[in-house]
Amino acid sequence: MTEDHVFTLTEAERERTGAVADALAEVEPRLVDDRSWLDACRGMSEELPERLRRRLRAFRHDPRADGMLLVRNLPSAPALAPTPTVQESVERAATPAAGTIALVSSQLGEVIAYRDEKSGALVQNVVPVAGREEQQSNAGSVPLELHVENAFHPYRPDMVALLCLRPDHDGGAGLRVASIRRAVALLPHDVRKVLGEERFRTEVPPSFGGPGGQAPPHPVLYGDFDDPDVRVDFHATHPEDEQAAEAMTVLRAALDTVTRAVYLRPGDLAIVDNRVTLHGRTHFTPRYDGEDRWLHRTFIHLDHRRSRALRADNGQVLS
Ligand SMILES: O=C(O)CCC(=O)C(=O)O
Ligand SMILES: [Fe+2]
Repeated sequence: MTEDHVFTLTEAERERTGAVADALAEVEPRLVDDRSWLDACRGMSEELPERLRRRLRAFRHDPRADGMLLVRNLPSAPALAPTPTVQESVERAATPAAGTIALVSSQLGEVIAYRDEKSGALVQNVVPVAGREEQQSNAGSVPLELHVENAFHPYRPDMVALLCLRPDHDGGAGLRVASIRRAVALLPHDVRKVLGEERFRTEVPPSFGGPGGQAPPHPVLYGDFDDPDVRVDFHATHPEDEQAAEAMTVLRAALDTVTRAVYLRPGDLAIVDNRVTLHGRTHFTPRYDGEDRWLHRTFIHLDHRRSRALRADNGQVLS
């Protein structure tokens, strides 16, 4: 596979990005979830290096075969706070790192969150949590199944951004990404047909009103037959019948064939197009010593207006 999913900032571009993020960190009230701070962030995102802005614009137009863009050599903090250890951890303070992911995300589209997930914070922490090792969530450390983010949700993110602040101790935690644009050619015609029918249901997590919550049946592939969007979570999506189950098995094998593992380093930002690309994570061994793996995460919508009815006061949080 080619490496055209990687974009590396030059040293000058890294410095410029750092200067913008540092200036944004000074904007009162220095809180990510504050409307005026985010307004400033949106405006200042225009000051990011031009080559980066062009690449983000091109990615938004067409996420290419991989459906992911890995931006490398973003500024990273020389002296970083200890990795948070608690569940549902979020970054409310407008640190330079929070500013960096918010700036890039704002160039792509609208940074959004869900009231029922991580208390609606726009910049969230992805960190391992003691006692949750086995959980299929970003607090776990066993292999995390390939998934579309919030696959159950009609207004799931269009893009997910993950910025590495600190890698895991052994450098073995790999972000796995698998694009349906690469996998679809490996699927027999009849399998694609079954995957395109409303024969699958995705569990609604308890925080969003599940498991009692009604999950309507949906197709796994939709849109163009040869270049479809994908909606599946291999932990939470269940086939309704035997043929649908077989189709999911074939899909999974095809996705495994095209999966890439990305070992994020500090200053690496992975942007995943959540319409065409699934993500997951390999296992790793946390130590809970303040030096564990730490990512910031944002969700991005490309069309803010579409979710207006779910957003109070035309804010960023969907409920
Ligand atoms: O830990 C990772 O690399 C990805 C976790 C994940 O799926 C997420 O935070 O949405
Ligand atoms: Fe995820």
